[in-house]
Amino acid sequence: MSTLSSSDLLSRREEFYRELEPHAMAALWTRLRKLIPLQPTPTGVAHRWPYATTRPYLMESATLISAEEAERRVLLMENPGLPDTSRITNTMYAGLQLILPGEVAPAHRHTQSALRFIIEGSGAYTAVDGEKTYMEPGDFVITPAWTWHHHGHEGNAPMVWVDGLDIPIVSFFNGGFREEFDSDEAPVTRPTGDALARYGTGLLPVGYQPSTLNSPVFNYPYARTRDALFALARAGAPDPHGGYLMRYTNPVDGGWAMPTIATMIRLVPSGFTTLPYRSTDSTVFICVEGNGYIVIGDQRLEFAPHDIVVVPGWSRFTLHAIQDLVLFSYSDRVAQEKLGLFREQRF
Ligand code: 1HN
Repeated sequence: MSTLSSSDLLSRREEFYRELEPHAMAALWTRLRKLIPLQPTPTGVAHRWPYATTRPYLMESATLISAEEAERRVLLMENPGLPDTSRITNTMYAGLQLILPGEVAPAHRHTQSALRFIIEGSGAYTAVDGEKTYMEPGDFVITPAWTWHHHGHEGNAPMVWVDGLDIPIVSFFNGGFREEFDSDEAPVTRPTGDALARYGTGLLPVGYQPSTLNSPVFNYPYARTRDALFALARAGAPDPHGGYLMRYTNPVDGGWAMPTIATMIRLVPSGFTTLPYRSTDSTVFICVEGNGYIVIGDQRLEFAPHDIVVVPGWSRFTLHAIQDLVLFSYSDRVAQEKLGLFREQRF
């Protein structure tokens, strides 16, 4: 190899690395361990956004700006470990959106996929790709990539939901496009309930050819989801690591409901504690009803209705239900599965 003395060798190495820089090169062996870690290094931190804290700010925001002027009146949740990124996890965005009676959030479309998980209120709708759906607390609603969508509110009290988007994923691929519709409302071409009737009852129209990577069902009403969860709980024992854990599926192929965002809901019955579990997907939890807490490492975070909690990937956690605890969750698990990256571990 070299004829240099060991101290000359070390200083020549340092010089060599500096010489490479202007040529847009670097020595892999100085970076290998960081580039290829033994296991995932957590990105972001565990954090809780209590609804008791977020709600007053959200309501005050309505005194400062209209939904129309804001385009979307949203307070986003930024992971304290990922400052200035607008990310709740490395790959996911989360915001709390408020719409008041009579307001319209104008029609647009973008290549980012969105989900809505309804927190409070009644009488607001979202119109997606020509169909309006009225939203109720606990409903899970999909806005597929590149579909025209606007929101309106025909009720008489503030309406709040969580927006979950795959913004960081689209940004990683530099695949972001956006278009504004030329009026506030995009045309509604199908009756309300059409998608649920066609695709959401265990039947499918014969000859149906999917034209999207998303489930053709775009509102999964909580009334039905809740019935399923509690029927499951009456019929048998919970999964030791998950509770009564269900995933939202695309009825066409049984896969996840969305191509980039995996969505699940679970009931952890009163008094039950799950065994430790971890998976490579950083996860956003929304407490739908009940009370309890999550223990992540040595950290304990409470769950009260409408609280949002983020858990970094590959962190062990246990769930503890004080009163029947219903948790909605979303993550990039579906994207990781497609790329062969998803791993989980049960302890
Ligand atoms: C968006 O289109 C909505 O349609 C909500 O309600 C939040 C955050 C970033 C980009 C687009 C909506 C969004 C968004």
